[in-house]
Amino acid sequence: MLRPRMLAAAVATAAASTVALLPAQAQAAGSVHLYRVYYDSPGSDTRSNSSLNGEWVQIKNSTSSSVQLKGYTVRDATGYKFTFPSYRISAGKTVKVHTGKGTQSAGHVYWGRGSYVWNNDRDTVTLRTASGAFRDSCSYNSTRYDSKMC
Ligand SMILES: [Ca+2]
Ligand SMILES: [Ca+2]
Repeated sequence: MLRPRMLAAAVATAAASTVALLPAQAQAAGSVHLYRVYYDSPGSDTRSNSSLNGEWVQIKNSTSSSVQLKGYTVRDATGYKFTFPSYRISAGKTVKVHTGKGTQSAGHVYWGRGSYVWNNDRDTVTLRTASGAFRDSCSYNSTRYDSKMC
């Protein structure tokens, strides 16, 4: 039989190893998160639809299961909001939310705007689930680059 002090030490060791496991488990589970924002569309910002679509936010599903994104939202710092249509993102895949108009396809959905949403100097992207739960945010504040890895 363990003496009380040894028992306490054994319990403390067991507790410590449980705590140590949690972050690793959370990492292995992955998440749906922001991956990259391309905020300064290539070339002059002419507001053409192709230029608007050169501006996008990329979202990655790093979980081991596919996720239905319907109702997920992407917002900028001003509060402009994109709400995902029905779109199932496979495990390990990415999807780009283009600013302009277009037809949804694998890896691409379209906000449908007629003007830019991601400021060229600074902005914040926020990703939330359909129920409004915070998932991720990504900020940038430099005109030296055209995009930011989140
Ligand atoms: Ca540009
Ligand atoms: Ca903005």
